[in-house]
Amino acid sequence: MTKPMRTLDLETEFKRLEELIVSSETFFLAGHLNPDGDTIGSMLAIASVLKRMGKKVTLFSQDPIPENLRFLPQARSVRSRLPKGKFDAAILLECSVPSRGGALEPVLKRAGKVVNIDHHKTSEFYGDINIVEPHSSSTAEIVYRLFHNMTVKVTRREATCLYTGMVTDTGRFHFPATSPRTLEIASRLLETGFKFSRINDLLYATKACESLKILGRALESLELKYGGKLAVLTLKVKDFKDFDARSEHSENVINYGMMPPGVKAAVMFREESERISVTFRSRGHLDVSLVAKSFGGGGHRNASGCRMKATLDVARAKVFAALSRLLA
Ligand SMILES: [Mn+2]
Repeated sequence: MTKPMRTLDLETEFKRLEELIVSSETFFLAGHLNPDGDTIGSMLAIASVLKRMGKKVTLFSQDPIPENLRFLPQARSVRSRLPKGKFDAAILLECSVPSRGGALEPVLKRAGKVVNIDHHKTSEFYGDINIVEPHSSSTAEIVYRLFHNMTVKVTRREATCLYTGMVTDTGRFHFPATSPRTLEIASRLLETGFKFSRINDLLYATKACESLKILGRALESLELKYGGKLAVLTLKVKDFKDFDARSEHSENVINYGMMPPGVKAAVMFREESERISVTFRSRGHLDVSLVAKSFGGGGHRNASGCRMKATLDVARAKVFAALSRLLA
C-alpha cells in the first residue's frame, strides 16, 4: 500500500520542480565532493536545458572534475569557487545531506528554494522539493524523466552527459540497479546520434598512467579476511606520492576487490593527509551502506563510503569490527 503513495508523492514533486523551473530566472547547481560521472553529467544536462530555456545558471563543484570527465560538453563551465549573489533556486545533485556538496550553506541560505535530486536511499529530505528515487540506476535517469515530463527534446550534447551519468553509475549497465527502464532511456539517448562508441572509449579504454600504477599498488595490497568473504585494499599516502597520483586516480579500484571468487564485500582504505577515506562494495542483500552510515557516510546498499578522522590502523580496526558483524 505504501508504494503507490510514494509514486504519487514523487510525481507531485516532479510537478513542483517543473513549476519552479518555469517561474525562476537564476539557478545554482551543485554536486557532491569527489564528483563522478553521474553528478557532473546530470548537472551539465540540466544546465544545458535551463540555458536553452533562457535561464541564468551557475554550476559549482567544490572538488575538481576528474580528468576522464573533462570531455563532457561545457565541463569547463563548472566553477570551484562559491558564487556570490542570490539565486531563485539551488539544485543539489546526489547530496544525501547538503554538506555532501561541501561548504554550500552560504549559497543555500540565500536561495529562494532548495531542490534535492538524488537516487541514494540515505538521502535526507532537506530540500523544499525532494526528488529522491532510490530505484533509479542513476541521477541521470531521474533527470531524463524530468525532461521527459517537461516534453524537453534532449540534444546530442545533453544525451552525452546523461548517458555518461547512467553508464558510469551502473558500471556499464552491470549493477543490479540497471532496470529495463535504464536501458530504454539509454536507447532513447542513443537515438539522438551522440558518439556512443567514442564516449565509451574515453570512459573505459583510456586510463592515466598514474591510475594504472595506483591500481597495481592497490592490487598488491589485496588481503582476504573472514574466510575469504571480505577483500581489503589499502592505499597509503606514500603510494600516491610515489606516482605523483591524486585520489581521483584510485577511482573504481575498489571494484577489483569484488573479483576473487567467494568475496561478498570489499573495502578500500585510502589514506589522505588528515583522514581515511573508506569505500565499500558488496553484492546482493548485504547492505554496506549501514556500515558507511554508522561512520557518518552514506551511499547505496552495494556501494557506499565514508571518511574517518583516524589513523589507518584505528580506521581499519573499527571498520573490520562493523563488517565482521555484517558478514556474520
Ligand atoms: Mn549517482
